[in-house]
Amino acid sequence: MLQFPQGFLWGSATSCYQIEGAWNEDGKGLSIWDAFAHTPGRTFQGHHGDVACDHFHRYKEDVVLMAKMGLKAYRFSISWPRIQPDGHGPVNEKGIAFYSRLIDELLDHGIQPWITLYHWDMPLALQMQHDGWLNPDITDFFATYASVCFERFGDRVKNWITLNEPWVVAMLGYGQGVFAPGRKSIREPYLAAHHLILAHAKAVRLRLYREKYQAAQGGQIGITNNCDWREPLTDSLEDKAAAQRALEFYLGWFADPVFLGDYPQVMKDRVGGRLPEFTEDEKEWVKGSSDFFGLNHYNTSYASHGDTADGSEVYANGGIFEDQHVKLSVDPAWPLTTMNWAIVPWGCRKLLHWIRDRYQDPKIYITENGCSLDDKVSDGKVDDPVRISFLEGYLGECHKAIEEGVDLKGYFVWSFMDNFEWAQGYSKRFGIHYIDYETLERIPKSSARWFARTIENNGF
Ligand code: PNW
Repeated sequence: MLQFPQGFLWGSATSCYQIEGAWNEDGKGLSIWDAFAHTPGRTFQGHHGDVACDHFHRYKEDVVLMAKMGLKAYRFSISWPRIQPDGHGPVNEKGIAFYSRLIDELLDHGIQPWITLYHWDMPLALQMQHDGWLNPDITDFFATYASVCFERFGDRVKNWITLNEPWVVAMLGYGQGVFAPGRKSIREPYLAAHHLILAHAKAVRLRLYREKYQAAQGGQIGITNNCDWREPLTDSLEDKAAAQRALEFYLGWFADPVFLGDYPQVMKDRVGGRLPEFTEDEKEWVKGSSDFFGLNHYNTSYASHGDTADGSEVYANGGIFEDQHVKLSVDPAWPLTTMNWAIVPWGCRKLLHWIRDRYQDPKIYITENGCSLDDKVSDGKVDDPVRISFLEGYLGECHKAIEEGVDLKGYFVWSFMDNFEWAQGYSKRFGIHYIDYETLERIPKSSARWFARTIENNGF
């Protein structure tokens, strides 16, 4: 048995659109995901989060399950349009009341709430009227929404994450267009990313969390970025440089400004005029705007020097992949999850070291890690040796990293329950299923709910 340090935080995570349902109840406004999922062809068989796990109505029983599992911390996100239906202006008191009840329920069960303020569900009104993350004004709208949350929940909530995975928002939402708002561009990801970073920093800095609430409420605030590990395919200098470049384009893009004060030089050199610039003033307040390093980690690939002439699929999307000139590949021996993500535990440890070295030994929380598998429920139980070895592998590497001096403070497994997996919907093939194998009680129940809903909604 591995011993983790005293006080190491064990948690699980979800996000509002993926579990809440109640998409049009109690005064909630629409989000871009409500609209996107209802747009034909955008999600697997038209799946949507209208009901999802019905957490909005069933949060009490969900919290009981969390307590039974022994969770110490629960990371969830707040739906911006539930708090401000139009993304700005009047606050919806019923939305506040829902999260207030959830927070109280968690605290009553001894579970620390960790709140993410933005997990991809931009208020539709801000998208339609203001162009979402492409408009610099969004940074002030976001900071104002954040301040409403600090004000109303900060007496009880001590752990805040401004944004979940801005890389996904920029790349999948504005680059490849596979996630809401479904835009395809080689320029927009850089612009959206710029405003995401400024929005995060404004919520933390400008008159807001740090100045107004932190001292009185005694909390911490940070940003969560996602990153895969990139291992050089060979020992050649070229491949090593390609792997490093890939990591700087992935994680450095968002973490460098926040921890070091500006974009990576390699991005400036390669992206040129499409990469916005921070003013000196902005650099000042963006730098140091995260009290901890939030990391979501799922996948590993080999990286080698790319050659645009080789016609590899890496270049099929244009934009950022071409800007990097990195070719990705996997070892066919690596096991894959049903999302085709490679199970490579050592990649996690190497990434933790990379973060420690580049960002001067920050306090790190893994705010997501987990695997999607084709779980088979039999006799009310799931026999899932692959998930067990996944968790043993990744936690083992986390433990090693801690022994080697990485300041890893906590681990949140994704996900607390079966949920709506964005463009992949509730498909059996892709859905993320987290199984707590100590409290198997959860399994038949959530699976039954999930299957019932899938069948009911989709006729299969
Ligand atoms: C994360 N990628 O999404 C999200 O935070 C969760 O909401 C989601 O359910 C989970 O991981 C599993 O997908 C990601 O393309 C989506 O690299 C895509 C990528 C990474 C993370």
